[in-house]
Order: sequence, then structure tokens, then C-alpha cells
Amino acid sequence: MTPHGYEPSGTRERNTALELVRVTEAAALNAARHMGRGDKIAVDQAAVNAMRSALDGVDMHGVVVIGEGEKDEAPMLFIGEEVGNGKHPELDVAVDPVDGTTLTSLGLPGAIAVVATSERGTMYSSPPGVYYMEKIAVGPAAAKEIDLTAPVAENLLRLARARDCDVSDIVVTILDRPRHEPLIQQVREAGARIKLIRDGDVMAAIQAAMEDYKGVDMYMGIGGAPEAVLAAAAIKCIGGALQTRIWPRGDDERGKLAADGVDMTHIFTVEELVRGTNVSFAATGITDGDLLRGVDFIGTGAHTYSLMMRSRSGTVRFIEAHHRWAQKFVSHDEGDA
Ligand code: VTB
Repeated sequence: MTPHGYEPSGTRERNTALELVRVTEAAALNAARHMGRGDKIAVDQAAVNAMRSALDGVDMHGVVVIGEGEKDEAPMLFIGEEVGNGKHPELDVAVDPVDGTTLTSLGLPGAIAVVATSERGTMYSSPPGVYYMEKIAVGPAAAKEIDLTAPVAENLLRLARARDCDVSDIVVTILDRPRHEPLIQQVREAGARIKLIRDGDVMAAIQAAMEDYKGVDMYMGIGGAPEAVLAAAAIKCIGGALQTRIWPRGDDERGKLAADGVDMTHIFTVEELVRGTNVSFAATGITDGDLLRGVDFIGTGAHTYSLMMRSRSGTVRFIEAHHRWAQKFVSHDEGDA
């Protein structure tokens, strides 16, 4: 340790996140070409192609744990697919080439490309038939205080106490869905404020965990199960807490999961969703968001805005990259970054 508490030997360790950012940049650059064209399938395809090929450049022997779906429904980045150049280390890989395909197709804010890695066998993969999870996320100050099973008002009070603020100071991000009407009602009754988003709850959870980001303080609601694992990877790096619980859509799904022996009462913590100790995370803005700007095309190239971090050091980097088409080996239309 130096007098400033900085351990230089830490910099001798490889940082996979530095490589992952090129992967999310590639996906974002390609997805952003389709912004506002009303075709969310094209948005996703462009990002998946670019991400798949950029992953080949990463020094790792990765296996996709969170991906585009099962092999027979996803031609690329399917669960179980091996990615990377095959070299050490052996990693689990979670991808969401576009969190916010609809946002991108409509030119609305908040779409990102995301990748996370963790040691092999350490990422939670939900049992078949699990699509959604209830979630609550906060930053480090209230990490030990929140409890997904407690009433909404209680969690808000605990967060306010931990942050030494008023409940009315708190902003909670919630996905704008009819299923959240009761939750919205409860947050309003407790006196907190709400930011409704159309999509993109990975970034919503990240913003809640980043206490130096002033926009929101908590994320609550029901969102995708894969997005929960990606958010957990990020929160493992930032600090803070995320608790989740499997949420079946209706009695039919509940019955099937119960028959399969799936525990729908279990509360998953960040530690259970991502058990690794060397977690890397990268995200690049596709459309403008609060934390990350979207891709700017400037004729001769493009600018991208990314966030990358790893759990070992807790370093969070914001990277603005200036890409120049003329110096790329492959034209940008073919998916290079
Ligand atoms: C969220 C959000 C995604 O799906 O997980 C959400 O992060 C889940 O709820 O961006 P819905 O099925 O009701 O959308 C997205 O909105 C889209 O994948």
C-alpha cells in the first residue's frame, strides 16, 4: 500500500472488463444504425451479430449463461455457446446485446448493450419456465437494510434513514407496466417520488446502486430474470444490494414451476446471482440515457459512451471512444468497432 492506499500491484492483474467494453461498443454501434426505424428485430440482430464477432477477440474461454435463449430458438449467443478466443480464463458470460430493443426502434432514451463475465460456474441460470423476477435495488448505504419481503413503505423508510434524508426525497425507478399499479400506489402513499421507465431495468438497478449518481435512489418492480443477473454483476462491482424472487405470470406458470420443484419463495441476493469474486461488467449507450449517451455518428466515425467495471478493484470507468471508420479493418456496416 502506498500512503494514499493505492496498491500498484493490482494493476498487474488482467482486467477483462477493458476488453469487454469493445464488445459492447461493437453491439451499440451496430444497433444504433437502426434507431427510430421501427424494427426491433433488426435492432437486436445487428447487435447480436456484432457482439458475437467481437467476443471472439476477448482473451477467455467463455460459455454463455445468460443469452438470447435456447439453442433451437437463438442462432447466436444461445445459452451454452462457447465464446472468446479459447484462452484462459474459463468464464461464465452474460449478454444482453440490447436492453431496450423497443427503445432503440422508437428512438427513445435508455437503450444499452451489456456484457458481464464471472468465473466459470458462478452465474445463476434460472430454471426453464422462469421469465420474471421481483426486484429491489439500492446503493451501499442501505444495502443491509432493504428486504424484498417487507412492505414497500418500510423499505422506503429504511432507505431514508440510511441516507439521512426524507422519504419524499427518494426517487424510485419502476417499469411502466399495468402489473405495477399496486406498487406505484404504495410508493405514492409512502410519499416517495417515482421515475417511470418504458424498458431497461439493468440500467435502472445500476443507477439505484450508484449513490454518487443523484437521479434515483431505488429500483423496484418485476422485470426479466436474465436482466437480474446482469444487474447483480454490476452491483457486485459498485457495491449496494439487489434482492430478487422468481415471479410466475399467473396460476398456470406458478403450477408448472411448482410441479418442477422450483422454490418461488427464495430471495436471491447479489452473492447468489453472481457468486464469482472476479466479475467484469461493460455497457455502452445505444440511445441517450441518464448515465450514458447514445452513439453519435459523425460521418467519418462515431463516438460511443461506455461504463465498465470489475469487482476485484471496484474501479468504475466511463469511457468515451472516438471510432474512425477509415482505420477500421472491417467497414462499420459489417460490425466492427
Ligand atoms: C425488463 C427490461 C427490459 O423487459 O426486464 C422488462 O429491462 C421485463 O418486463 O428492457 P416486460 O416483459 O413487461 O417488458 C424489457 O422491458 C424488455 O426486454
